[in-house]
Amino acid sequence: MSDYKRILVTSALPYANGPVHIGHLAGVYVPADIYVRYQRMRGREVLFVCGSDEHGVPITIKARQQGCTPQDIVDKYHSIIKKSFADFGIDFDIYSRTTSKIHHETASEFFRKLYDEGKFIEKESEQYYDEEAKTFLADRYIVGTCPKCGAEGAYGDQCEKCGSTLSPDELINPHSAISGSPLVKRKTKHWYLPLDRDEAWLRQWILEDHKEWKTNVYGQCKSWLDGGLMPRAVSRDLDWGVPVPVEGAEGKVLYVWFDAPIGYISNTKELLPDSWEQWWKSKDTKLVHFIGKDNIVFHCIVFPSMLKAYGDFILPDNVPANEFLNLEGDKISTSRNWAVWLNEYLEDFPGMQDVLRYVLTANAPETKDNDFTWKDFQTRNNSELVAIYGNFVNRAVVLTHKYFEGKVPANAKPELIDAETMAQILPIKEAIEDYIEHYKFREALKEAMNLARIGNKYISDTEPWKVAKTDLDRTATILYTSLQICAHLAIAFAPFLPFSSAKLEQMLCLDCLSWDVLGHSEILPTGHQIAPAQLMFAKIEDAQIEAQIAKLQATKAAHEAAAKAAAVAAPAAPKAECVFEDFEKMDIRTATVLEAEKVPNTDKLLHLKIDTGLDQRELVSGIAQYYTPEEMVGKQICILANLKPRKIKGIVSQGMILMAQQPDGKMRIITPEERLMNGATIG
Ligand code: B3M
Ligand code: ZN
Repeated sequence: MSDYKRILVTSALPYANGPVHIGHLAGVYVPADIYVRYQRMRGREVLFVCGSDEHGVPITIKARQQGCTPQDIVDKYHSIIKKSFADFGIDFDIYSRTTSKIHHETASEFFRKLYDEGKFIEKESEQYYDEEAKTFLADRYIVGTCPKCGAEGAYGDQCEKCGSTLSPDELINPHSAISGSPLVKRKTKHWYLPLDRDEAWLRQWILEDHKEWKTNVYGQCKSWLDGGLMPRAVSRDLDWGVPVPVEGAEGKVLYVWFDAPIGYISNTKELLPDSWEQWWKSKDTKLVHFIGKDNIVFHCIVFPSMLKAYGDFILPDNVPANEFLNLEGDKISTSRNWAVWLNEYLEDFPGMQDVLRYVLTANAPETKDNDFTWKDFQTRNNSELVAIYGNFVNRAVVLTHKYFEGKVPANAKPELIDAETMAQILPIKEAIEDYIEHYKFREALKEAMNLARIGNKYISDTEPWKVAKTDLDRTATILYTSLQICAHLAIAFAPFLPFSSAKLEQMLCLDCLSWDVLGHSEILPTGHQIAPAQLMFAKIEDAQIEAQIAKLQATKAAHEAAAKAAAVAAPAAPKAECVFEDFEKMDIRTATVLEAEKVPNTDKLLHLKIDTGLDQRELVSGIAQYYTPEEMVGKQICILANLKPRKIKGIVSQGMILMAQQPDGKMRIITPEERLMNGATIG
């Protein structure tokens, strides 16, 4: 780790608008935690900082949907998320939140300093406004028909149905999601970070000085930089967030992506009010941001230019972003509930945190998107953790109790210790180190598992349970060697599977071991008493996996049904604006049905004779599926009387009955609340 004295590790602040799922864990929190645990075991000074990201439009939308305040939403999810992380052993030094007072102060001060020093551009622009709700509309609050796939209810920034990125202008019939009213544009002032001015140093810093960054990260940065940077607005018209601390900025807050990364700083400050600057401003601190791929631009370009504009902050040494994890072949989606939620996982697999940590690391989307399947989860548990690691440890510990009263036996025949076996440990240690330092956690874990394989093979090949019948000294040597390997496994796996390592240390009666003893031939001295065997990993039965798959299938079915119902229940998109004169042209009146009969050879049409107060006339109406002729006779209805007559099925239809029609086609006639004279005008 070259010249650094301390390492500051941050992991993306999850949005507090839902619980965390396996995708979050695999992409960000497990790798960050492995890295931190490893560095701590090496005796390095590390700080691991995280917290909830509690601002932004999605939280306000959720609050509106649930009829509560944004604060209620973030309070609820902050505690659920915090608990999930603790349950899975994600060992933060602090997990705080961006609604904290210290964060509001820190973010506000950050903005104010940049503002005072003229680091922002002030610009007026036209933004969509909802005149009924009297509010500017974030793109998420604008809905309409997707121009790409035709789905209703697409958002102004994205269609959830087909995944297209959109802008509000592209939507067909765009309207406000809050009031349903059509959009108007209004002028509003915002502050912009002129990223274009930072292009030169960013190019040098990333493209030249950090060629070692992961190719997915480097590649994304390069394409942003090659495309040319533009000034980015750092404020929004919204009433949830950190208020813009400038006169005349009422009703405006800092853009969530401006305040959230400052959260890393505020949380450090909260934990270490007196020494936080050492972590953020000292050149011998190595700063590493663990994030998902959708956050790359903010951590590699926007936040660094904020830090640089402020002055005296260090910049990240690395930003090891992961790609995405899919679930059973489909993109994980909170809105479709297509996810394995951590809180639910623990209800179904209590105490099995490490199994998930193992599978997610073995399958981590480090270089490309990857798929989580329950079948693979079962296989990795049963044929790797149980059959190799657990099986080996169990045999070594049980046999030690059987033949040597649970005491590490003497290495009676040192010449018989399998030197070749022990010699494999040191290169494994070095490989794990190298991989972790380079953020290759899958490979590092593979090496740890190789060590378990070596142990398992050793005990299978040497068969101490057979040897014991004839040569107890030789048995002693085999178990002595096996127990040393067990101790090595406790250490090597500790960054990855902390709960299992703790269990194994308990079994071996060892206190937290430091990384440096890895590769020593004797960790457990002869005569050292060990505890009885405990089960390290339990087999996962087919029925448990089938239950999980069935649960997902039920989710899919429920979502599809809900989507169908929503499509039916959603009102049709609003029509374009009209003027009063348009309306005035229409002669709408009350009338009464005198006679009614089906139009021969049709399913849908009724032929009616009506009294309009002015005259008696005939018309044809497509209501036969909803009303029988008998039901219609005598009914008072409303008609558009001056519609140009049309010939339908040979009958001249003079006018049109006003009907209310649902999107599913169901129709009802519009009728006055009480019977009126025929010919009463409507308007
Ligand atoms: N809340 C976005 C996300 O979860 C976000 C990260 C903020 S890190 C400063 O994708
Ligand atoms: Zn679409």
